Amino acid sequence: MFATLTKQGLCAAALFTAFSVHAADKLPNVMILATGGTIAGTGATSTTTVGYTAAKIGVEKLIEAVPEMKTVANVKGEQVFQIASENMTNDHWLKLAKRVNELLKQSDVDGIVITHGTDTIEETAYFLNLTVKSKKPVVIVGAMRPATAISADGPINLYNAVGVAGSKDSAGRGVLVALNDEIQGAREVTKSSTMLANTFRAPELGNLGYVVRGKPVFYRATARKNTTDTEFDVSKLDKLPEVDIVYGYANAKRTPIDAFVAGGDVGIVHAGTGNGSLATPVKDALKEARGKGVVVVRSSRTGSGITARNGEANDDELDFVAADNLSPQKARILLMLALTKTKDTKEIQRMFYTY
Ligand code: DAS
Repeated sequence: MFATLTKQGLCAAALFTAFSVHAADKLPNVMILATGGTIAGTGATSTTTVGYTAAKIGVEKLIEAVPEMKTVANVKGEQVFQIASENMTNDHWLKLAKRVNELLKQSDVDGIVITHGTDTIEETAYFLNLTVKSKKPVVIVGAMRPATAISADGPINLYNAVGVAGSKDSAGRGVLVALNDEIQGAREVTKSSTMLANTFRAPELGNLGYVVRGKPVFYRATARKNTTDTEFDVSKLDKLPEVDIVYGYANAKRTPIDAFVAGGDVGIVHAGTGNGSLATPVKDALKEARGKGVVVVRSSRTGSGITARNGEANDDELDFVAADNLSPQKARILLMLALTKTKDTKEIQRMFYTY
């Protein structure tokens, strides 16, 4: 009797192993590239949700904390950086984009998840949206509570992001940002709250879909060209053009613009009040900057809507570029990449209407 049971048990075990190996064969292969942030953060106590330290926990520990991931994908981890994302730089972006493109060329990589600090997720996402040269899913994920906190959101966000990155339905949609059960597009997503778990929004335009039971459900698609459909290639670049942002407000001075020009900037984005309005001293300074060859982009500090060409300023006469509906921080990214191709403002305006 026992022998029979044992034989049956052994057969069952062998079957299960075969099944699980077979099941693993059927699961997508997802690479997790870790860069730091709150998702890897630790606090002094389980109730420390502010005043914790970001970028402390390594990628292997992040994966170990979510064994359920293995039911939706075969995952491997790689620690690319370990930083709080306010410290993200152009050099980090170039290194990350090159590593993502290298991995996505591999036939045994079906998708990539990037764990990242929430402060600049939207910028890294948009930079990769313009420079990744694959239709395979790239999903960026973060957390608003450190890993040590009660109800930390990192583990479920990571589980969901792996599910989205492993899904064929996520392919060809540009770079995605997945937190708090929502899927946002890289172009429109922005961090809208300093502290709430639902901080990532796409003002006026909304999310692309949701994550349910670890699977993506899409309702919209981005209307703008991205990834393999862009003209930008960073594979041979070691440096990006210097472009900075100047903030508009009542009583704004020309000082920062003059400082950026003196510092060698080749592009300046102005985050204007309203529809990208320019206070007179600021307009004078930007006009002089343009005269020295600096490319100027007018955007808006409002957070949504279109900064219309020839609206609050005569862009034709000033030879400025209008940012369309890109936020200042994203207009900076597109202007940097545009300047790797051309200094022709008509060409650059075309790019702002395309990406
Ligand atoms: N400092 C923030 C960052 O690394 C923490 C976070 O991830 O929210 O972006």
